[in-house]
Amino acid sequence: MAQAKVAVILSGCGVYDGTEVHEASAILVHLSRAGSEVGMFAPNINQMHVINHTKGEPMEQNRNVLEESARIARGKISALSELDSKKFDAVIFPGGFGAAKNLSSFASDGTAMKVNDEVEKTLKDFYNEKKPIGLCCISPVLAAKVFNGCEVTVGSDKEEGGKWPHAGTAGAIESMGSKHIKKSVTECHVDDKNKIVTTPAFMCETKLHEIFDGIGVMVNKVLSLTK
Ligand SMILES: *[C@@H]1O[C@H](CO)[C@@H](O)[C@H](O)[C@H]1NC(C)=O
Ligand SMILES: CC(=O)N[C@H]1CO[C@H](CO)[C@@H](O)[C@@H]1O
Repeated sequence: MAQAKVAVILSGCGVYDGTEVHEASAILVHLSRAGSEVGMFAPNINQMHVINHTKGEPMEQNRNVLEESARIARGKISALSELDSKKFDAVIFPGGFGAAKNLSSFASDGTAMKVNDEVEKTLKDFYNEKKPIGLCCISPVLAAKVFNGCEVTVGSDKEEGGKWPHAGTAGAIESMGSKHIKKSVTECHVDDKNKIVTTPAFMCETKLHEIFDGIGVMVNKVLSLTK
């Protein structure tokens, strides 16, 4: 397979106000192993808020999504406004609350959520060019909103004794007119028609290596759809 070029879209740095760091790392490791070339991007906007991750409480600070995302990217990152989809074969969105707070307003508006203009344009550009879109954790709500009627997974729609603490998200996806498919954390769902590949990741309370493995299944499926 020719070396695939993949755009990875970040939303800050840290699970409660930005990108989930382990998910971003897992995506990058699996892309690296597959020999992909990666470009990282984030919107140049302020974060909705800054969370002190020791206790999960908001702090009186302003931080910029692009600057925070640059921590994960080790500085090699560009503003999302500069992303030219024609130069890439696929796009992947890790999760973390940043996707629900900065890339969209799902955290505050639920099913009435708005999607950041640059994020919406990015999704539609790749979609219109028939290139695969990978999302994990909470990020599938972006696809559910932008591509009404598509199929995504965030794991289970039932709590199951604490294993799926955010199970209500599945109902929100259905309310927005898309279809939720139940999957385990080590699986992904492939919406073949729309080339959308999703995996639950940290929507599931489980061992880190299972999340890592599920993300690997998603990444490899995205890459196989670039052929
Ligand atoms: C973050 O939270 C911890 C634990 O409550 C606290 O000790 C620390 O001062 C907080 N940091 C800031 C910058 O607010
Ligand atoms: C502070 C700020 O600009 N936050 C934004 C994070 O992103 C969401 C979705 O685009 C906006 O609604 C917030 O205003």
